[in-house]
This record gives sequence, structure tokens and C-alpha cells, in this order.
Amino acid sequence: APPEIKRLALEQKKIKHPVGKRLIEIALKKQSNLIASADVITSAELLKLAEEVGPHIVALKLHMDIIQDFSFELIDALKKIAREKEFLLFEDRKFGDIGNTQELQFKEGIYKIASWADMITSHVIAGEESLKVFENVGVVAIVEMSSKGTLTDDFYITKALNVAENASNVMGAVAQRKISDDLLLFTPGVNISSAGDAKGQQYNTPERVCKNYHTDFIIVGRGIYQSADAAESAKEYQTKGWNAYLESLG
Ligand code: 5FU
Repeated sequence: APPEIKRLALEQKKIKHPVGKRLIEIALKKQSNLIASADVITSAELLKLAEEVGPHIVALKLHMDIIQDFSFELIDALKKIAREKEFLLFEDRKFGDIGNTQELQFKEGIYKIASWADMITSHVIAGEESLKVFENVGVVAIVEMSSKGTLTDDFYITKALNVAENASNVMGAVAQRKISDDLLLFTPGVNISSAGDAKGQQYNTPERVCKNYHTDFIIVGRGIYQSADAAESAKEYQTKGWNAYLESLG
């Protein structure tokens, strides 16, 4: 990336977390601020999608608990693709319990998320200490949701951001608005051909979330994996997202 972009992206944001720095590095190298959300339900579909979108993304967002045939062979195969195509594995688990329970959910059970995820999402509703259990990953705090009628009002968001900013393992936040420069901003609910679904999801364009909310990373699910050509649409979101991001830097 040209030095002036590097300066803008790296120095405007005061990101200290090593996973956050790595994500920025990948973004600058690939010229992408796109995270694909792989909400498919079989290992075969997931691996195919990872191969197709891999060159265009900085991270693949997963809901591993929706995979019907989960195995550690899947994890090994995903890790291999992630290494080859240079992207991070981002488990959107949205933890939301006391620290002890979250620790068990993070490290144990079927998925052993701690053993393979580079990044995870967590609600911050249980307070700062509950987040300490997420070791060796980048934590992305859910401070605001994209869905209609969400309870994350201004009051909640202010308090949630306060928790997120005080926890040293939190590298970013999910929100639908501009937040402080201490955290990377991740925005889901991005689609260029739909305004929403029948289950409360609300969509914005890449331009809107980058320019109006100063989003760092756009998260796209159905816009990519339900399109006729996932690689082609990932490329389109990559270009649209990156151009809007550069323009938002100013
Ligand atoms: F925190 C959030 C949120 O506020 N909105 C979301 O949509 C997370 N998501 C996730 O992003 C959601 O769980 C899906 O995995 C993804 C959006 O998928 P879509 O197909 O682009 O609507």
C-alpha cells in the first residue's frame, strides 16, 4: 500500500492488539476491508466458499455451531486455506455469560474455539472481567446490532464501549455508527442488492457504512454466499468496500 494510506490507516487508529495489527497488515497488503460471513451448514460448502472468497477477504467469519458435519479435519483444512490465501478465522460466537462459563465455552465442548480462532465476538453484557478469559485471540465486542428493534440503544452503546475500551484483549467492536479510534470498527448488515430480510436484518451499502460510520471492516454474508458466483461478488464487495474506505480516510 502507498505510504500515505499506511499512515492514515495505521496511525489514525491506535491499535495495540497484535491480532488487530495483523488484520490491518493483511488489509493493506490485499487492499481489502472485506470480511465474508460463511453462514453455510456443511463442511463441503464452507471449504468451497473459503477457497473462492479467500483471495478477496481479510477474515472469514464463522458460526461453527451451524455446521452439520463439524470435525477437526474441517478445521485443519480451513486453517490451510487461511494460511495460503492469507486471512484470519473469526468465530462469531457472541459469548454472553459470566467469565467462568464463557471460558468453558471458549476452550472446551465440541468446537474448542480457543484452539483455532484468531478472533471471536463477545457481548460485553457481563462486564469487563468476564472478557479476561479470552486469551490469545482478538476480541470483537458487540456494542450495537444491525437488526430491527435491537435493545442496543445509545445508553447501552456508551456503556458497552466503555467496557470494550477498558479490556486490553478487545481489539474492536461491532456497531452501526462511528466509534473511537482506539478500536477497530466492524459492521455487518452490508448488502448492495437488498435492504433487509423478513427476520429483522437491516442492510446498508459499503459506501454508507464506510463513509457515514467510518467502518474499518465490512461484513457480508448472503450478499456473497448466496450469489451465483461467490468469487466474483466477493471481488465486487472488496473493490466497493476498499474504495469507500480510502475515500472515508479522506
Ligand atoms: F453482531 C451482528 C449484527 O449486529 N448483525 C449481524 O448480521 C452480527 N451479524 C452477523 O453478520 C450475523 O450473525 C450473520 O452471520 C452476518 C450477516 O449476514 P447477512 O447474510 O449479510 O445478513
